[in-house]
Amino acid sequence: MPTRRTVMKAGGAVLLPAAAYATSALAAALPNERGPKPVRAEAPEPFTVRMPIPPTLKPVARTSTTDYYTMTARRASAQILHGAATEVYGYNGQFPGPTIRATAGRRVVIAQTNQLDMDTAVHLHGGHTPPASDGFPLDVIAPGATRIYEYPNRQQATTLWYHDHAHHMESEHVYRGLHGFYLIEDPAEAALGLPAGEYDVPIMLRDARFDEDGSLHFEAEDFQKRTTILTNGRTQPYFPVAARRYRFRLLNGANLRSFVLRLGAGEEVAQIGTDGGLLGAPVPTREIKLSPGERADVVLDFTGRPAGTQVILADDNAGPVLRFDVGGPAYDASRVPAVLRPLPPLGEPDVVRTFHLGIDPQDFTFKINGKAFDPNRVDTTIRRGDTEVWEVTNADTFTIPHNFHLHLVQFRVLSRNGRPPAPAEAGWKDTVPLQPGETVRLQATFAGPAGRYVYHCHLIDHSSHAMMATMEIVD
Ligand SMILES: [Cu+2]
Repeated sequence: MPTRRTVMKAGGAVLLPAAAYATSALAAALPNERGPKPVRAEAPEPFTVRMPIPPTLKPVARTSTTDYYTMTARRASAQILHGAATEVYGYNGQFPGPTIRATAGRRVVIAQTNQLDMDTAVHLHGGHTPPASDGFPLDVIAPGATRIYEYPNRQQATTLWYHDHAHHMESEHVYRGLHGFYLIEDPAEAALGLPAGEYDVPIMLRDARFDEDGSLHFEAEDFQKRTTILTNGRTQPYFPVAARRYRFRLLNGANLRSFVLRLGAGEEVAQIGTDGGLLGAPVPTREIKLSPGERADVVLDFTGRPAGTQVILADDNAGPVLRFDVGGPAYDASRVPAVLRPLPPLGEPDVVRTFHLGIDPQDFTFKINGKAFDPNRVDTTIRRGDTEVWEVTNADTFTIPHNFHLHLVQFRVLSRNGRPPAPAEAGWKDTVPLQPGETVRLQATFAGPAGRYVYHCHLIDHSSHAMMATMEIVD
């Protein structure tokens, strides 16, 4: 690590030098054989590539209680741009990784093999996961090794995702492709009659920066140059839809970028779920905001649209990210009930704590409560079963956004800047955005297993460095 760090302000973004992150292991891992002078790689013309849907992974074995999977993190070649292939890191070589479809109450066991030449660790984001399987940053899979991850799935149906969490490495690893969907289904949700099967589509949005030869360019804090948006791994794809209802599970898989998504000419969509599962009732909205790591589950209704209609999903800053091309009508027995899954009443908290996220003016690193992440220090000790209120503030009042992700539990937002949360933020959450100066009060009950976990900013170029802390749940 360098002894001196500089911070440059560029158009509001804070840039830390990549050297701060370039451990020798990472430097050795970067591709250095580029061969003859490459053809210039360019994004395809907009809406000429079909949006792929990450394939659902098949279990290698099933018992009455458990689905068993194997997965391997390795280098792979992805055809993202025209003119050149892009080297990525992919679970099973796929970009994004394969989708796991789990059932609430049925255990999933994944044997994760690391075929990269650096440590990895797998975190199931939003999962109520035993500590040994949570991807604690020091619980790594050494190169060539395999680690068994066990997920009890004792939580309601929802959209989770899995991604790398290795100490100091996760921002580059996730950026290079170690991310995928993990969906939990349950009978109560299935009984609602929401669009299902081929009409239930996960969509991962993220950004990237490409070099002229098509390679992914990683520099920490490189927000402004990651200008290419990837939608399920492709640039501005189209997606053919029938004139009926669809459920789309939107995930922001970017390291730093937030999305503000709008459909067509500002049309209303029904948000039905958020990080931890279904909302109490559908929330009609014209914009979907997602900070890194957040999910939004929406139903879009193309019923009655003439064949040939094109509907664009666009981000306020990046522009169009996806085009829906409406074909013919299709039989549609799906519905969006007025009541989805009522939220339980909030209990009384046992403990109230405060957390400040901000840059340290002494050394220009992002910290929580003035401390840089130390995996060997316990920052917060929590009695198992307690209900706690955490008041979390983004103390960087000028330009730097953060967000806040708590492992192990789903929480509820009690207030944002002293006011009640917006309807879509009132559901179960594991990640909340924090604009400069904002304070969010959230409440969680730590009913899960005892053990050691982390909480952190999910702008993972921040957390990868220091904006992370540990909590230990004790009996
Ligand atoms: Cu941050």
